[in-house]
Amino acid sequence: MKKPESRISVVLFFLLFCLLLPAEAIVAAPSTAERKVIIGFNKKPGSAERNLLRGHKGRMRHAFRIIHAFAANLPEKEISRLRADPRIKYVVEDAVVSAVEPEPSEAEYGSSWGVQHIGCDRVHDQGITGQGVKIAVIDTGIDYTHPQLSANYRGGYDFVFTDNDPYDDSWNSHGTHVAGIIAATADGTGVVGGAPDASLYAVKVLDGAGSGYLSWVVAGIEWAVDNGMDIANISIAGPNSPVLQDACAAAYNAGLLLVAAGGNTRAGDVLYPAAYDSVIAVSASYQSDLPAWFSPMDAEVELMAPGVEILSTTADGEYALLSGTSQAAPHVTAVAALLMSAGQFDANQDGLVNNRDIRLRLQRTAVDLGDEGRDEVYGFGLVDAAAAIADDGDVDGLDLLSFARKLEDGTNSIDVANFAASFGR
Ligand SMILES: [Ca+2]
Ligand SMILES: [Ca+2]
Ligand SMILES: [Ca+2]
Ligand SMILES: [Ca+2]
Repeated sequence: MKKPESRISVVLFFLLFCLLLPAEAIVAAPSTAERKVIIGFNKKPGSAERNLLRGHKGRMRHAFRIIHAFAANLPEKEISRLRADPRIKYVVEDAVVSAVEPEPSEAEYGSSWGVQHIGCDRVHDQGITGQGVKIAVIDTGIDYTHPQLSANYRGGYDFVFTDNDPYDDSWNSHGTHVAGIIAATADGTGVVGGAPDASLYAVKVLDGAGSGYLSWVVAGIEWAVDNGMDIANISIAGPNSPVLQDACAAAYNAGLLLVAAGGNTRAGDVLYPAAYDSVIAVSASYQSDLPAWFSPMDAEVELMAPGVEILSTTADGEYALLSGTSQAAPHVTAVAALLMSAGQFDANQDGLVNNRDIRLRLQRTAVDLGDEGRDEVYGFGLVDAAAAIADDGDVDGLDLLSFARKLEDGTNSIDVANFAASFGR
């Protein structure tokens, strides 16, 4: 499996360095063949040492600068002879090393700061990883060959080229980046998604330039419903349209949870589809929890999530930092997937267990920031995976006073009547 190049070279260098330390290392001598060795000298080697190597029929491969050593090919029988020379500190085998596969660790979560910041790592520690949850990434497609995504990729459709291959051909790997935030595998390398065992479906509705027709987006939402998706992540923003509004409402009523980027409107309005009541509008924050400079400021903001300098997957097995509400929405999508995989319950007490319950749990467990209660910057607040998982539906145990404050300005899009019913139970 391919790893980030920089990481491999760091690991290789470290191992190589360790191998050089024991001067006693013995090179086995089963044959007369040439061996790859590293020859250490007692002082900085120069032309005399190069001549010494040549005298032993050695062939230079690399003269190191940070250590007094050559990497060279040397006939087997010359190794012990060379070792006898007083200028030689050691001759060790240039062993083949491989990148260490680290355990899922701080390093992986450290790369994915957003996932860690909202407590997904603590949820993963409980064995809750989004397994079995179907997520449609309605976007530019997914580079499903990326080693961090291939295991979780389950298929999809391309509405741009109308075929079954929704490969991401976009210039900035938009959909591939979103997919990694949701479900890059927790394998100790690269990055890790918020729901690292969720099932990814690529629904390509944007072309390589990141643009698409409204009809493609609507067809993508329809595909998500028809194919039994649990969540649709829509990191797409555009103008209001009754067509899109109707499609989102129908999908939401069919049980699909819709999570969308609020739009990078720089303190402007939330765009569509995020602004519809049927869709969760997500705004973006820095690691400091301050709102990103490009975030919207609007009563339609529903949740805040990390969205600045997010490292995630891009084409050809690579990674890149991207910022935007497009990066914030998939954090919320991932947390919703964690809730779905952990087992659902009737949070709003309407007798049904569905997408509305997940939405309410995301809202009432979000960390209230900025002005008290729901506000135009943070919505209900910063999404909190650990708190959302801890919400087990025990109304008595919930901080309902706090949530009532979040509802104060009356712009919430949840069913207040049902909430009041549960409050008065
Ligand atoms: Ca990983
Ligand atoms: Ca909305
Ligand atoms: Ca319910
Ligand atoms: Ca607030």
